[in-house]
Amino acid sequence: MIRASEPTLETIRQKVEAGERLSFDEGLYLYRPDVSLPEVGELANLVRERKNGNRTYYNINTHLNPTNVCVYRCIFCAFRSDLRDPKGYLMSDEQILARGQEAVDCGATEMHIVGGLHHQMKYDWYRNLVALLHKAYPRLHLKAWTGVELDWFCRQTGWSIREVLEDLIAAGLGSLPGGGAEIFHPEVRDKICEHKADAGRWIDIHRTAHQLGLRSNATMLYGHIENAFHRVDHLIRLRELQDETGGFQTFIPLAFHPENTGLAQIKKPSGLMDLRTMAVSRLMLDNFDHIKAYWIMLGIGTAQTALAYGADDLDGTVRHELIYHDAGATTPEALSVEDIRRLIEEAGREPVERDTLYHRVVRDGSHWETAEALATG
Ligand code: V47
Repeated sequence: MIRASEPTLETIRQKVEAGERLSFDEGLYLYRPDVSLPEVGELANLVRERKNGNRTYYNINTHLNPTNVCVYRCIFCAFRSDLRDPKGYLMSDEQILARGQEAVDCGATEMHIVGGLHHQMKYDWYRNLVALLHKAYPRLHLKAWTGVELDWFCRQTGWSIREVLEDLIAAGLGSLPGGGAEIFHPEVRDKICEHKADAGRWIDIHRTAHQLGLRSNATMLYGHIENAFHRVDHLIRLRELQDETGGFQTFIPLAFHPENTGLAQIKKPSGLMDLRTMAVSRLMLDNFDHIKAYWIMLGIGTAQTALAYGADDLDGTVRHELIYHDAGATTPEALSVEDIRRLIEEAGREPVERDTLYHRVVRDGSHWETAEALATG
């Protein structure tokens, strides 16, 4: 017998249609394998189209992972290296600048910068890297350093979050990527990355960034040792911060890739789990404008399908990605603009090039402007 308070797809549908917020229990219900995935997807699609119409965003971007040497040993990470491991590397200023030049030559609007926490490199190295790139390529938006890296900079310098962020903004930081969130709940976080910034700290860092006028993204790493309770808890913590600040732009659910990690015995999440997580994220995060299907980790077919399960963004052309490819991702290293637009059109959506802050981009080859800038002359 169904108790009066127990969620059903029908009661959830009524709430979604009325634009009402879903509860923790409703989030858990949507994750039940016996709850029809196509119907959950249809509800997520309703929200997606209400917020973004038929548009699907992409950008022309590149990744920079300036070192893989890291003091932390997160068990889900295949990218990190010890200092003396032959795999360990640290990029020189010349190599970093060459990447900036390559990005600008390709017409990229954004460079996504994250890496390891190298025990021999001080905060100044991380800061100078931003300053170097910003000075040489001022139009390239630098989306750099996760909450975990920023926490490390605070520990190194003894500065507050605000002081570190203000210093990085002065150097040319444009926004924060969503990494390092993993799973917030301590039952899981303490097992997969016990030493690094905890949930409260990650949230505080993003709150401070938003207060300083920086926009940021948020992620969730799923498909390892967590369960639906931990995932819904994660989404609700993000929703609460977004209610407070409105500073998040995009949420990116990240499917765990087990190869070469300390959790290699775990099977990677199925396509159905990927689609359900996309849809539940869209439904629970009612105050986020965008949900990203990161094609690099989902694979191209699932990312295209996700455009009918709540996602409205495919990320970008993505050059030089290492974190997923080290963990066994078999997707290409980059997509051309033609490829990405074709994938979106095949899914029946309208491709829209955006910059990092979701301004529409108008371009002629590698030369670009935002539509806003063109309209105001
Ligand atoms: O925090 C690491 C994840 C994140 C693995 O902001 C793994 O636009 C799966 O945050 N399997 C970094 N995931 C990447 C990231 C990101 C990606 C795309 C766009 C944006 C954005 C941010 O990658 C880490 C961790 O959660 N990760 N190892 C792995 N084996």
